[in-house]
Amino acid sequence: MSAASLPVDPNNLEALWMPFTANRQFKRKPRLLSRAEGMYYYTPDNRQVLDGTAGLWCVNAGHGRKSIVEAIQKQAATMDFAPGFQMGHPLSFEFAARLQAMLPGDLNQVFFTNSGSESVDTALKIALAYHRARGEAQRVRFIGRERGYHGVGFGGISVGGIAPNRKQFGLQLPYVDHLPHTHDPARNAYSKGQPEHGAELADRLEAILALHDPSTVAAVIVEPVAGSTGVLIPPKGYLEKLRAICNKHGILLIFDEVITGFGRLGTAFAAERFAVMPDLMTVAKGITNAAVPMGAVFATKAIYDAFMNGPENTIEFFHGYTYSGHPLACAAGIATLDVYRDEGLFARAAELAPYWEATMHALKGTRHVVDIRNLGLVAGIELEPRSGAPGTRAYDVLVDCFEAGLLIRTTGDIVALSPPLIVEKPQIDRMAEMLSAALRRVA
Ligand code: PXG
Repeated sequence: MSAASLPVDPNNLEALWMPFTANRQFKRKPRLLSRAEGMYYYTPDNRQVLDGTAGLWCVNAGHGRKSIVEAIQKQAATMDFAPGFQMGHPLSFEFAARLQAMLPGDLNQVFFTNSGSESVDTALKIALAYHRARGEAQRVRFIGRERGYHGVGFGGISVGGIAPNRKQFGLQLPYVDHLPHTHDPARNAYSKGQPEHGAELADRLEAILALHDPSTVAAVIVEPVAGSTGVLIPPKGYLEKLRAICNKHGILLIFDEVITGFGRLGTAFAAERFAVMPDLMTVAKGITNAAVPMGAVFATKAIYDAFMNGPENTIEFFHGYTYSGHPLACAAGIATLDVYRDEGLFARAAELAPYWEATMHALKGTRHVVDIRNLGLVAGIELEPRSGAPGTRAYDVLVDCFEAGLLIRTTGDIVALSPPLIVEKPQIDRMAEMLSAALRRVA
């Protein structure tokens, strides 16, 4: 018998090397999801699991949306793939134009990628090449932030500030420095929405710039709301200060909106929610409701124009992916934007946000809880770590919730909730009840 025809045991989980997973622990006691619809996942034995995290912060319109499924099916049957280098296909232009029409501030141009990590590395390269095109090739430094998550490419882990994501590899981009993170539970615990204290942390940017000479800095990159690290909401006035300092020194400001983009905070983008406009924005996840992988970088016209120089037959930006603007992703993306628009899902998130805030903050006083933070349809619930065993309590809560029928996400000892924007109030209640019950059960 050839290897290809050997019978495969569907219960053999060994071949797959799982991402960001404790492989051995997982494979001893797997948690599998095999079907999804609306607000719910279903396990292979047909147990219903309420989706408290929109998958991984990405299924903003809920699961299995018919119009998105049909758009993908139709496109797959019409044209599976077309090269995007020196060629094009109509849907990629159409999707870019649709996105352009919803971009805030001076953002105007759309560059397609396939993930948030690719978007970040693309944005960093745009920043370097932009300065070089304008005769400022010495601007090669980046400033990120402690606890920032910008994906897993070498650029992303370098400007990122999540220690385990960096220290396993040793090697990173040179010329990177980091702002302090903004988590300050002593002053801001249980803040509803934006915390009062901490705008002055943005002033540290001036000090960092002085160390390096601001004329050598290409860009500052931050998540407007830090998601992966456990939901850190920017203090009032903080992002405004970053913007002003970048302006003063001719430094580009990049907002990584991979999580905050597409309605999570009750506006299309966090830039609108905070009324602070970046020069470059990275997105992914909700751009296609996660039905087909895709990401994008949005750039101002000024940045794009700086590249549109030299003889017309020269390639202006030596960068791109085989799958940039993949037809299936574009079809899914256009259908996704239609759903967001037709169902007013961003406004819906804004309308639900006060109820969400009240329900989440009512968990104050529940066993193990030491802080609760929220904005839009995001909440972070921080637990007291077990002494000598950080992260284990939240992991046990995750397992308990999953068994009880709720999907949550945890980082360290922080529980993150970010439901699809179609969530109903009774489902919000249910999430809080199930989480609370798990917290009371778990030691
Ligand atoms: N930037 C930000 C702000 C992100 O949140 C990425 C970049 C990378 O995107 P890709 O598509 O390359 O994964 C992300 C991804 C979590 C979690 O549990 C968050 C992400 C991914 C997986 C898990 O918080 N964010």
